[in-house]
Amino acid sequence: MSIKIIGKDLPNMPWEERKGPSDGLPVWRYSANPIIGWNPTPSTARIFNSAVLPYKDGFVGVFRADSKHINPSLHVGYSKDAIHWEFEDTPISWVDEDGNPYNHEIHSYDPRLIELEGKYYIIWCVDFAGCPTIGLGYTEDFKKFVRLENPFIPFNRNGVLFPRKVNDKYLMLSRPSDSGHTPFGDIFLTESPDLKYWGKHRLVMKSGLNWWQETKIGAGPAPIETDKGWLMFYHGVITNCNGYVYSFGAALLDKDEPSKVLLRTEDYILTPQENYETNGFVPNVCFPCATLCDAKTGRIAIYYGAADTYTAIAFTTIDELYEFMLTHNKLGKGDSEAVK
Ligand code: BMA
Repeated sequence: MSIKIIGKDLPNMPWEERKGPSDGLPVWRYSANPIIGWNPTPSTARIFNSAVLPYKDGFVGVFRADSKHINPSLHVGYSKDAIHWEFEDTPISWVDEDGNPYNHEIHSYDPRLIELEGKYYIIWCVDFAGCPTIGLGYTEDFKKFVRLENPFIPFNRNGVLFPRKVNDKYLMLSRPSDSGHTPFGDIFLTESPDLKYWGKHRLVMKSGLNWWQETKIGAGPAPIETDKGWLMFYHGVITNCNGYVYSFGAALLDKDEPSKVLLRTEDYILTPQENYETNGFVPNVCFPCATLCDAKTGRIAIYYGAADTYTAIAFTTIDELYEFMLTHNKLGKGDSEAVK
């Protein structure tokens, strides 16, 4: 029953053991949550749904910041301990592949940050002809940011790149959407030989398995490679009388054919419960966009946006999570097949 993270050791990642009795779920919250509160920089009101990575002798992040006129944009931040962050007040400026300025978009949100073949790729939701789709770009130094072609036409959100090629192809998870608050959504996988041309689409998982993930689901952080397959955290949404509630769960995807689901948590592993999750700009949202992991100990820190207002951390270990996934596994129709 043992499972191993395939990746680097990260002994300086944030970590805290579970305090108090278990609530029956494999994930526990950092006791000093939230780590980022209101008005984090002069021009921004809220930082949430953001992505972090180890960088040099500390950490770097690409953060979704909503300005004081409520416009979402991407900002760089640095930290020594991945808990206390310093942010740039000015949003990222992009150039195209020829070096010309490329800042067409009005809205930029929900970034994922992935180290792939020595570059740092950013995948986020962006305007394309005024409609939401997935944006893709990279940086090598967090100073110059290069925009690549948009992988998909609208409408799409929650694009997540795998951290390495699988069968010599780049892989991207995404969730086709509408132009607004999208009352539906399933997770798909698409491949590319060159990060420019995307195709060979496969369904990964559908919403509707049970109520916490009834309305829509979307991939969260970059999948984590293990010797048993790819660990994917994902958000699931229920619509109740007061609106949407965003929880998150976990799935294990086949190592060589990641559109096949091996395990999927029947229960959520984290749901809005604490004050900073249930109260804020959009109450009842827990939205994971990044993890930090230590391969040696199996520790995982999950970075999630809380109530579209705060950034928070939850912890688990690969062993505890895997055991929960084995004992609380429920697959949906078609999950374990390659559905075209
Ligand atoms: C989604 C995205 C997320 C947000 C969520 C809840 O559509 O816009 O950025 O956290 O709604 O408001």
